[in-house]
Amino acid sequence: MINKTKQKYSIFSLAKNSLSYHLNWKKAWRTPEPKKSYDAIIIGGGGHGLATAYYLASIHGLKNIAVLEKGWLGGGNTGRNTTIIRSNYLWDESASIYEHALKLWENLSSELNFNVMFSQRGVLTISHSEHELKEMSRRVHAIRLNGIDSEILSPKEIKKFIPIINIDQSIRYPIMGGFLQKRGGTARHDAVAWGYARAADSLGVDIIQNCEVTGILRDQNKIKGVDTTKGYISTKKIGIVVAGHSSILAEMAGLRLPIQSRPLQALVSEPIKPILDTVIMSNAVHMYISQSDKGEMVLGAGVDKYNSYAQKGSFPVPQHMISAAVELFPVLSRLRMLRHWGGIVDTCPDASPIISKTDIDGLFFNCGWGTGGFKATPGSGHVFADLIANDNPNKISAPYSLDRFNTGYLIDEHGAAGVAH
Ligand code: FAD
Ligand code: PYC
Repeated sequence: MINKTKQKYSIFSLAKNSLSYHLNWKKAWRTPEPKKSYDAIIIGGGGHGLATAYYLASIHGLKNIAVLEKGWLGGGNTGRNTTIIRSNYLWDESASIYEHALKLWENLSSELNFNVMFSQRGVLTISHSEHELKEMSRRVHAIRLNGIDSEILSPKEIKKFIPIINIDQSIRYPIMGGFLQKRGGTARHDAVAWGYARAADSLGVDIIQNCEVTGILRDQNKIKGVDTTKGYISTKKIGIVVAGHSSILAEMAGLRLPIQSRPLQALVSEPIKPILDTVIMSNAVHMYISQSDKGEMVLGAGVDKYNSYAQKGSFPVPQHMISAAVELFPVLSRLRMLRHWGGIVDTCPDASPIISKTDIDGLFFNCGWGTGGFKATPGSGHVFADLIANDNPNKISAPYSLDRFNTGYLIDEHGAAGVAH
C-alpha cells in the first residue's frame, strides 16, 4: 500500500528540487578521499565488487572497507551486458550458485530499497538441429533434478509464445524446439550497481571512483596494501573483482590465472513499441535478444576469437549475428541500430568462475565469469563476502577455488554458457 504522507512529501520534494536545479538533492553515495588504511579493500566497482562490499558490511559487520574503481561505477561489463538472468546450468555446482543468485534477485529491490527492475519475463533457448535438441533435453532433466524450473517447447508452442518468431523450417537456422526457464528474465544493469553502491555507502563503505590500483604490495607472503592513482593505502585483505582485467591485477601480485580476456559485443536498435516480452537465446547462432523497457531491441553476439583489452570488437561478429536474427525475426529488418559496444570478458577453460583464496595471505580473487556473470551478481557478492570475512569458502563457493585447475575437478559449462568461448 502506498504511504500517502510519504508520497505527498516526495512529490513536493521533487518539485522543490527541480526548481533549485537539484543543487541540494542528497547524493546517493558520498565521494570520500581514501583513508590511509582499511580492514579490507575491494578492487573493482562493478556489480560484483559493490555487492561484495555491501554483504561484507551488512552480514559480516565489516564497516572499514573501501571499493576502489578506476573509472565510474558500473562502467565495465556491468554497464555493457545484455542483462540476461537465469539459473539453468548443467552441473550441480552451477545450479547451486546460479540458483542462489536467482533467489537473491527475487528480493533484491526490496533488500536494497532500490528498484533494480528485475523482470521474470522468461528465458527461452532455441535449438536448430536434432542433436542440439537432444543435448537440450539432457540439460532440462539435469536442471529439473536440481529443483529448478525448465520445460521443453515445440516449434508450435514457441510460435504461440513469441508471435514474431519465424518457425519456417526452410531458413538457415530452422527452429526445432527450445527450452524455457520462466523464472529467468532481465534487470536494469546500472540500477544494480547504483542500488548496491547506495546501500553499501549507507553502511559506511567508502566508494572511491577514478582510483586505479597500480600495484599490490606484500610483506613476504602477506598482503600489506595497494598503490593507487590516489596514493598508497594499507590493508590486510584485498578482494579483486575486475572481470576482464583480472590477469593484469594478478600479475601485480606475481600470480598467473587461467584466464583469457576477449571482447564480447552487443547493440541496441532505435526504440519501438513493445513487440517482445521475453528473452530468446540461440547458442548455435550466438545471438540473444530482448526488448528493453525503453523499447530498444537489445541484441548480443558471440565472443571475438582473439585476446584484447580494447573495449570493442570486430565487425564480422555482430554482422553474422544480425543476419541470422533477421531471418529468425523478419520484423527487425527495417530497424536502425542506435548504439553498439564491446566489453572485455574473462573466460576460464571450463567456462565457470573462480571464487578463491590464493597462496598469498589476504588475497582473494573473484573472476572468470566470462560472458555470463551479470546473472550471478548478488550470489557472487554474497559468497565472496563470506570467503573474505571467514578466510574459508562456504559450500557454494568451495568448488570454484583455483585448486580445481590442479585437481582436474573442472565444472565444464560451455554448453550452458550460451555464448561460445
Ligand atoms: P565489471 O562490471 O567489469 O567490473 C569490474 C570493474 O573493475 C570495472 O568497473 C573496471 O573499471 C574495474 N577495474 C579494472 N581494473 C582496475 C584497477 N586496476 N583498479 C581499479 N578498478 C579496476 N552476463 C549475464 O549474466 N547475462 C548477460 O546477458 C550478459 N551479457 C553480456 C553482454 C556483453 C556485451 C558483455 C561484455 C558481458 C555480458 N555478460 C552477461 C557478462 C557480465 O557482464 C559480466 O560477467 C559481469 O557484469 C561482471 O561483473 P563484474 O562486476 O565482475 O565486472
Ligand atoms: O549468460 O545468459 C547468459 C548470456 C546471455 C548473453 C550473454 N551471456
